[in-house]
Amino acid sequence: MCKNNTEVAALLIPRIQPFELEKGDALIVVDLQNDFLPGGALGVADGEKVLTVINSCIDLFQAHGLPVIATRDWHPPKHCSFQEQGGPWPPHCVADTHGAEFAADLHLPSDATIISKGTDPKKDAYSGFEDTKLEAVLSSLGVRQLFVGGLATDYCVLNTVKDALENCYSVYVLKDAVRAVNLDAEDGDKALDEMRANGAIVIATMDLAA
Ligand code: VGL
Ligand code: ZN
Repeated sequence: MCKNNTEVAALLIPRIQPFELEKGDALIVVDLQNDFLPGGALGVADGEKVLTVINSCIDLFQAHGLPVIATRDWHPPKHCSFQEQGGPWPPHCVADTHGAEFAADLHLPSDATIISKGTDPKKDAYSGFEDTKLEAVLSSLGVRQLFVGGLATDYCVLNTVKDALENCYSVYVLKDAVRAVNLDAEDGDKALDEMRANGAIVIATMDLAA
């Protein structure tokens, strides 16, 4: 358990815009996979619009020698989250299929760390921290502050951010680098509010100093 992240967020306010990236910062790219893009099995409206934004973040982190981590939804063929198994979603991101591949237009560096989640047939995992090596990877890299973008705001971004805050990371959500499923039209906005209430700071990528 972490100390009150809202307090932590208040302490971080001196780090005002533009944000100068520094050692201990890392970029987390959440689930930028074909199935979450328009035309995919679980396509997020305007999901493709985050690609250029995230690509420029990747370039920025690379230029500063800072780590880039990409999570991916990586389900077995009969995953419990699929409707045919009684779950809420159409089949999506089945491991080693086209739908599970990262978007072709996503420019992941060759040394990016890839974190697969949702691999247990009996268990869903929206958070990149759930049953993965993400926490171990971040601590071994000395990461303290996470900048997060990707899909979808109201599921995997939300849950990854909440777990990161629980694990005592400072978290900056890149609001122009996320899009929501919005089963209810307000879900994305509610998710951003929930992340803020938990101590995340919501910024725009243009707030990052070049
Ligand atoms: C996600 C629904 C189902 C996500 C994953 O990446 O946000 N959403 N599986
Ligand atoms: Zn999934």
